[in-house]
Amino acid sequence: MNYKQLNFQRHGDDRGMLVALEESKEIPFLVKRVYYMYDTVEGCRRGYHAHKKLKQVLVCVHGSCKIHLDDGYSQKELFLCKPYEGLYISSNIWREMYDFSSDAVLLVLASDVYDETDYVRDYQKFITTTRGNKNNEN
Ligand code: T46
Repeated sequence: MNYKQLNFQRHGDDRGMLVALEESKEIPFLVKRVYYMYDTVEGCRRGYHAHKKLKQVLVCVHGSCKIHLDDGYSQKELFLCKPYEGLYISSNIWREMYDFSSDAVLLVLASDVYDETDYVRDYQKFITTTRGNKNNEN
């Protein structure tokens, strides 16, 4: 599955910690958009979609949350709880975010601007398209 757990360099001194993220360095694409979610309602599960082209890096800069990934063949659950760890998610991966702690702030760096036409929100359609594409490659 085309995802990667990233460990960012921490610049710490007696004042505290700092993490710097630069496009094409720590972030493996050019960053066109940044957004974040916070005050997520307890028990809420978000996402439920894949992206046709968009690549993203998720960083839980405060608190914690879990991420469910699915590439149409296998599934993975990841726990984000450190402000110096990122999760790179390539295109064509179904994602759901859940188990947000009440103080969670999930920061997302994205390779493109917001575009609703890039979303695949129907799971069956996602599975059919993903498996179809794979079969066509063989
Ligand atoms: C993703 C996961 C990790 C905007 O107007 N601009 C934006 O850039 C975004 C991301 C959202 N919105 C609006 C669209 C909706 O009315 O904000 C509302 C909530 O967005 P959405 O329901 O898509 O949020 P999530 O948490 O389901 O998904 C988001 C991203 O949309 C998605 O790309 O991969 O976070």
